Amino acid sequence: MPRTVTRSDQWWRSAVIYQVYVRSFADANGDGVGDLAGVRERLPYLAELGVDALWFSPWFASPQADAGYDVADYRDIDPLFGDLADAEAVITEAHALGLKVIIDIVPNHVSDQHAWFKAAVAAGPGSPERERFWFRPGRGDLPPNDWQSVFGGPAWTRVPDGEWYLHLFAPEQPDVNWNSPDTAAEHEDVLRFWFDRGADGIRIDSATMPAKDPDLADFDAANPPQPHPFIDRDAVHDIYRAWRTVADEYDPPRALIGEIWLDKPDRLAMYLRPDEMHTAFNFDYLNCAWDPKALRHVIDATIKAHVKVDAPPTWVLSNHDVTRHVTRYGRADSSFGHTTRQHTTPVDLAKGTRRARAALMLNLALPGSVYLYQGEELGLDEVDDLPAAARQDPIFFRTGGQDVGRDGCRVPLPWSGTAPPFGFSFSSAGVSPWLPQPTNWATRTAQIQSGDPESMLELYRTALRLRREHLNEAGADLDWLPGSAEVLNFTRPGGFTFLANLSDQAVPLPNASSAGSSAVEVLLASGPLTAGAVPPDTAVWLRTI
Ligand code: TEU
Repeated sequence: MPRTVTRSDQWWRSAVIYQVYVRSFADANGDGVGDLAGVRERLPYLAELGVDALWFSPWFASPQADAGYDVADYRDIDPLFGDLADAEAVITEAHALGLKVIIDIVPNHVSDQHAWFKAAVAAGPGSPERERFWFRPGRGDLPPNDWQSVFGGPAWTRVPDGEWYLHLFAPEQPDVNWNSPDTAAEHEDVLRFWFDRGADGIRIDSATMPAKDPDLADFDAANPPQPHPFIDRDAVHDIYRAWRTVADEYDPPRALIGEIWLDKPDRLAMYLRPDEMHTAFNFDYLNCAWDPKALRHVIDATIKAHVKVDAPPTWVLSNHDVTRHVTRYGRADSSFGHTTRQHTTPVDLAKGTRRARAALMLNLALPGSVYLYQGEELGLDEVDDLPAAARQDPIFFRTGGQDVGRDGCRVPLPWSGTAPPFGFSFSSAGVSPWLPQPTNWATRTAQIQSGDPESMLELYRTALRLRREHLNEAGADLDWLPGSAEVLNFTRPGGFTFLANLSDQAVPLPNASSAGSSAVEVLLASGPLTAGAVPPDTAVWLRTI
């Protein structure tokens, strides 16, 4: 009989999860691309940072047409990163340091070099092999319908025998047909492969997209069909219910985390029903401007939608797909435009950094779990000025450079030293990282920040330690305090108070009498406080006694 699930099995309810983007994390073998040996070397840094879990972007065998999100073999590691033994060692060593491990599973598509797709192309029209994908005849010389790829251009590519196949991303990423029973069986087996090797959970890539309108009706952007032909269709939930059954076969149960880009909190919550995923990224929060009313609205809407399904709210500001938030928050329009990356408007990095410090303290004070993207703890900014010749993201190429793409947030980390590769590549002689690092990152290395109490890195370390000590209450309780609409001010259980000043005037620091308690202690401030006041773009954590 299965044992009862305990609160500690539900680590994902309050975990701080750090995204390791392997190709840009640490390069042990000196080829300019990060690898698993590099990760192993730097695991103690992650444990010392104070996070609870690591999410690894895809490390599977892949031609790397989309940085590993084009998977050729889910049961093997790409030689660029190492081998299966390295992945097993990462899992074991992370566990020994108290870190959970989440791997990245891509259900929507595979690589065009995956054995299934190669077999489908070879087998020809009408074959069962083609049933695992979306092959169709064209309309004359035109694709079967008007769907556009998320990366730009048509979502269809023609094979030599004249049929077309669907790819909602790059042509090297053919979409899998989830109506084929082979698909579900294969993926469930892949899940077991990694759960058996100790993976504590999975991040599910592009999780709203695997179910398609079987009629493949035109999208007709002027008059879009309802429901959407490939986003958030009801049938997609069947996939995750089956995956939840697999996850629950394990002790402790494995966690399912959805990459769900939906601006409808109630639709998102449907993925978090008790028999589906455990948790999902909060992209409404990521998209939100540094604006007190908008933030408060998103926070409340998030909590409300999640409480209904007893799922933890989550908070995220950066990942490998979006403009780094130090840069976003330094722009006049600090929201993230999901489909157009405008990299030309002026950036005030000092302001962006001040806001990012306050935002970290907000994320960590909110109920639920938090995702961090590698490098945000170093205060890294978006590298906006990468030369076109260095860019690698298919978005850049498929939009003819209209959208510069995501390379600017993927630049390899600066660890130490005064010049590129900044310790990213362990043997630096003659090594060029796969994307060039800005020379001014000499001031942002982990080495130079370590021990500097004013650094971003030490803010992350201290805040993560204090969160464990003072914010370990489970549940979604958060009480807003009355006051200025430009100040985010709430309490959490256990005498914890958060205040962030998003106005352009200093506001008074709460004291014992305003807080109705006998004493107020400042646990942490995101920047210097001035004479009993909290300056603009500054956050404080307080404990009332
Ligand atoms: O992203 C899904 C997705 O929809 C985003 O790609 C987003 O639309 C895009 O980055 C534009 O901002 C996931 C992965 O996170 C991304 O890296 C992959 O490229 C994509 O899936 C395809 O696997």
